[in-house]
Amino acid sequence: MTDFFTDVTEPIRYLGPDSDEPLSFRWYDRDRVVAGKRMEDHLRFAVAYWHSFAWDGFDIFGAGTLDRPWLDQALDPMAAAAMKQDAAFEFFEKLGVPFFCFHDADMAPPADSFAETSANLSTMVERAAGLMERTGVGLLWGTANLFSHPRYAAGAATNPDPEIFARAAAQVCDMLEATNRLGGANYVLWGGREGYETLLNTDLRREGEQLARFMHLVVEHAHRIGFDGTILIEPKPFEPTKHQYDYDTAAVHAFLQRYDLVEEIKVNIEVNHATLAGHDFHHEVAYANAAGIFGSIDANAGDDRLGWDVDRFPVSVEQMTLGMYEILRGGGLTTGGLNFDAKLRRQSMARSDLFHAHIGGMDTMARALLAASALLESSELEAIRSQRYAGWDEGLGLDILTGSADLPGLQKRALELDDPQPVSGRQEELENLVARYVERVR
Ligand code: XUL
Ligand code: CO
Repeated sequence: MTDFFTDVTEPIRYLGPDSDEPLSFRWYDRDRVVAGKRMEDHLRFAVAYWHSFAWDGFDIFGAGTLDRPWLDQALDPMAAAAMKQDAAFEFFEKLGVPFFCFHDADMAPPADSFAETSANLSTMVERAAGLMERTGVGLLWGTANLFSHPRYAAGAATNPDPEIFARAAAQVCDMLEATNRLGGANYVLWGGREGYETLLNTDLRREGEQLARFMHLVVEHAHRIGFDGTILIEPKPFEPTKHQYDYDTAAVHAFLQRYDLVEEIKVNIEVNHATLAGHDFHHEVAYANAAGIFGSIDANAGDDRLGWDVDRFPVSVEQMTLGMYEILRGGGLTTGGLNFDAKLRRQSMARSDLFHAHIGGMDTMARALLAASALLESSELEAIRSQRYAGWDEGLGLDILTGSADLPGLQKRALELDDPQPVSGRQEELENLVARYVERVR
């Protein structure tokens, strides 16, 4: 093992809720069995290569601040990529996560020609395969960066220039094959700049059709190469564009239905993106489950006062419990996982800050899992919910749903009925119920 993280000499251990050791887990106990499954298998944590290893802390107001020797511009790009990969795997192993996620451009340096970029990627992917084999760390998902290079300023699949579409397709072809080579459990498409800045120069009909064509090409190729993971779209309402086409789960679902893709693609829901879309994380998971397209999670958090994608590490057990509850209610994560698409604050310059951030995020999610699973196992919430809709399971409700009652028939039945009385929705009582489970988790 390399020694980029000398402050952490041992793998991070679970020491229990009373531990005062900052470099320990207080809630994430990977072998603990929760509702019949090990915690590690429930949560399927992944570290995001881009924020943690490919970002030096630069923002639009200033240069990089983070201590990341592998990002030194003076290094040969392939040597730097190898160093970055070693640092990343040292981190994955010491933290004890089962998965990571990456964009092509995070792992291999883009070169002047596409052929060279492509060759760099395959060299680095083969190298990663060796490290994965040695450490047992798997790939949760791969994705292509179709938003950083200036050629994608007007989008990739939705670009007005078909040559740019072709270049994006080439990049996804490489990255889909790389993901398959590394046994990736999913392939993610985040529509980085698939949207518009102004409607004055945008043909919405064409751009929708281009995007759908792109998705079909990806699905076809995934089948061709025998990729058995899940293809996921990651909704986001805006940023970087003024309006992103994959606005939220509902918009993605409508798009998938409209273009005959609903059997092929699911969603990767990001907590901070849900907030930006004006939704709760809870809502996005519930919507995806109701539509049958739930796939995976980018676990992070926004900031209540900031209206952009700040990608903090998750800290709110309450917020995450509601999302976890919905995930468990839908049957849990299958090919999906919890990817920390989250970054350090710019002043968290030390390499060890990466450990503190991930430990906090993992403990928050583990605690949320415990609360959510106890709540689900008790059936308290589900019993109230099913009682609320009980009328639809028999008699009048069933007649309406099965179509055996027409409008005049319902009029006749309504005349025979006493005036129906509204009942309490019990919202505050239910909120207290959830609070009880969050408080009592052990
Ligand atoms: C951007 C974002 C991306 C995707 C992968 O907001 O979330 O990092 O997760 O491209
Ligand atoms: Co994301």
